Amino acid sequence: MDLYQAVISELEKAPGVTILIHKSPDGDAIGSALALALVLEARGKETAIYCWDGVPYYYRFLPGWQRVRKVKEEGEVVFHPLVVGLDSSDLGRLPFLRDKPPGTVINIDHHPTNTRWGDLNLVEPQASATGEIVFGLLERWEVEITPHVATALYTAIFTDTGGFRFSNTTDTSLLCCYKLVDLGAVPYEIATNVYESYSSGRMRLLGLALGTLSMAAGGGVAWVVVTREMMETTGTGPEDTEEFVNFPKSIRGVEVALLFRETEEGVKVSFRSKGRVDVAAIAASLGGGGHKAAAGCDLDLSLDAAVERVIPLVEEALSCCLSSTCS
Ligand SMILES: [Mn+2]
Repeated sequence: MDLYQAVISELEKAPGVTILIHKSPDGDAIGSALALALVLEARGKETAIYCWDGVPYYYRFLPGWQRVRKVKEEGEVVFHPLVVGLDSSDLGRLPFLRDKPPGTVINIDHHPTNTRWGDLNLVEPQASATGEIVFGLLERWEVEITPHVATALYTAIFTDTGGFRFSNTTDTSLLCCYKLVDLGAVPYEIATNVYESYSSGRMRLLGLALGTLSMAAGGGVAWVVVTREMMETTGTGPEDTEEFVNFPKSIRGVEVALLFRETEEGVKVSFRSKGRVDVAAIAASLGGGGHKAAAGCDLDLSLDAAVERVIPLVEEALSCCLSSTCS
C-alpha cells in the first residue's frame, strides 16, 4: 500500500489522535498540527496537541491555537492509540518524551535529517514545509478543507518559505498555496498577522542584536548575538528572535548567516545558507540538524565559546565550497 494510503487508513480507524510538535514551535509545526486536528475533529475524533513550548503570540490568530498544550512531562500527555509527530526530525525535538511514544506512531516531516523515529515515516525532504505534506495527505484523503484548515496550512507553507523567498519555494509550494487561497486562506491577513504584529520590545531587541553584527571570511559569513540580558532589558522572549538570522543573511556577499542566542542551558545557534554551503551538515556535526539552507543546534557552551567553536567550522565549509574541491 502507498505510504499516504497507509497513513490515511490509520487516521480513519483511530478514535483519537495525539499530535506532537517540536519545541520552539514555528508556523509550520503549529499550522500543520491545527489543520490535522481540525480535520480529525470534523470526523468525530478526539485530538490533543502537545508541545514543549507555548504558541508564540504572533501565531495566536490561527483558528484553534489554544488547542496546543504546553507540556514538560510525559505523564501530562494523553496518549490516544494513534500518535502523529509533525515537523519533528528526531525525538530530541520532543523533550517531554522519555522514549518513542506508545501506540502506533506516524512521523510526518520534511527535514532531510529526520531519523525515521515513527512506525510509519511520511518524510518528504523535497517538500517546502510539513504543511505541504499534510495538504497532500488531506487532498488524497478527500476530506473537506475548510477556510480554517486552509488558513493553518497556508501559514505553514508561507512561514517555512520565509514568505516565498527561500530556496525551498517551488512550483509545488506555490500551487498548494494557490489552492489554499481558493479554499479560503487570505494571504494579506496572514502576512499581516505573522510579520506585522510584533511587540515594540521585539523591535528594540532587534536593534540591540543588529548592534552585535560581526563578519568573517572576507564578508562571506555574518552573525548576530542575542544575550539573555538583552531579552530582559526589552521584555522579550525567545520567540521574538525568530527571523533575526535573516538580517545578517540579507547582506550582499554573505553566504552563511548565524544567530547565537543565549539560553538557560547554553547557546542556541541558527544557521542560514544562501545555497553554496550545506549548513545541515555543520549543524549535524554539532549535534543538531535541519535543512541544507536552514539548520540549528544547541551547544552547552558560553556565548563566546560557542562563537569560537562554530565560526571556524563555517569558514572552513565555505572555503571548501569556494575552492570547488568539495562535493
Ligand atoms: Mn517545517
